[in-house]
Amino acid sequence: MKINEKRLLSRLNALKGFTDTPEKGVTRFSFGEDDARAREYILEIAEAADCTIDIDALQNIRIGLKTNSPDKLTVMAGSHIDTVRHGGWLDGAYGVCGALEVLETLSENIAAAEAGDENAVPLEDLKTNYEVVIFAEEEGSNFGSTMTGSKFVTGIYKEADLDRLRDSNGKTLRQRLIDLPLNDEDDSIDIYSVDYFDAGEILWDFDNIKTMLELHIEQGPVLEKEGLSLGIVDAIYGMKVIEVSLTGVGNHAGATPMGIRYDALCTAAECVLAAEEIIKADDDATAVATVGKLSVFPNCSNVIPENVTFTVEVRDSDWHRIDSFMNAIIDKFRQIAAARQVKCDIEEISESAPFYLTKRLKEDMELRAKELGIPYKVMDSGAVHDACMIANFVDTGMIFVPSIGGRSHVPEENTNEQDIITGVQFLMDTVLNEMKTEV
Ligand code: HGY
Ligand code: MN
Ligand code: MN
Repeated sequence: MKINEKRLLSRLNALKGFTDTPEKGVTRFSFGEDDARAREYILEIAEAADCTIDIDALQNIRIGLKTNSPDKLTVMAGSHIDTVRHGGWLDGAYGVCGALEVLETLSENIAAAEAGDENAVPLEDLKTNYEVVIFAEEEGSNFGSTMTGSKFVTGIYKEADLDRLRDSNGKTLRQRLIDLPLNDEDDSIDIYSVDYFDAGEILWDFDNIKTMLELHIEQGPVLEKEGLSLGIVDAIYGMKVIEVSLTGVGNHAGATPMGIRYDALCTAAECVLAAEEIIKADDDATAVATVGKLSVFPNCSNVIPENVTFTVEVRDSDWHRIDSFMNAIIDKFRQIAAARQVKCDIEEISESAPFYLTKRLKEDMELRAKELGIPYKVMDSGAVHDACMIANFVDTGMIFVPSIGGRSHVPEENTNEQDIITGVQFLMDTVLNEMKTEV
């Protein structure tokens, strides 16, 4: 079954346009204006293809083939449409557009088979259902917790997390869901579920799902450096995220001698470099640590900072390494703050364990890449993905395509057109193979 390359590229380019920051990359947070426009765009495609649409109270979307039936298992593909601030046009959107392209190609095949076209894959060969899934709040841009939508459908997050997670204005996830714009009468299509949230209601029944596949850009330098076209993901890294709040004594920047300062920002600076040093000191260089978000209070040039709040995330393919690194970092922060007589409060924000994806799928995809003569590599993912949550319950595979310059989460994020097409056609072939056997 051949995908429609032009249609795929036009969808990707259309999604790129739904951004709060057209002057600098793609910024599309879940539950925001541009998220709504992107949802409407995708759901109108689904409706035009005569598909079923299900949106749960966390706003995860599932789009099904019209021939899907409750007595068949489902092969699922998808990703996310939310982005980081000033991010790229492919992170998440590529996997969603790829999964949508597979859906439309399958729909066209079904119509051709029903019309007696002998070139179509016979309907009796398609033993399973097919669904596209779009997870909400994968990036964690609103609430600081990655893979929030998939953590709810897998029961990792429950009702209490609705009131624990807060956005930068202090609004809880529950409040943000309640505040979603009700679907106006003149809306061509309902883009949000308005059911009152009940954590129990959105748990997926994984017994009905045979396979989950996520197509994604690599977001790193490996495939490009080695001149390869595909990555078959082995392990998805785990991660821990903490929020650190350092409180010193605000004071006049001019009238306060250096010897009697309790400067929260100087303390934070020492902590940030200490975190980097702890990770770099380890010669087994798989672990990474990042301080990506920091705020200063009162953030005035002539006031000694009273408070600094920042996040630290540690990632690795081994959970014990993540834990021991994060504990070492926390101990060091407490020492630095005590020596400077600055108060140090630390809160755990989120975590996800590393996961090795399904062996049978990795082997199947390796065989296919070899048969098709596509240069590939089995590799780990330093980025986390919703597939990692679903992999706890269902056979799960991930496919990577190269990132130009190895860059992602920036406006420069890009992948060349041929690689974009190769990845989606490979997803199509892998989905079709999964659909041809019932279990
Ligand atoms: O942070 C990540 O790894 C993913 O892009 N959310
Ligand atoms: Mn992503
Ligand atoms: Mn991302």
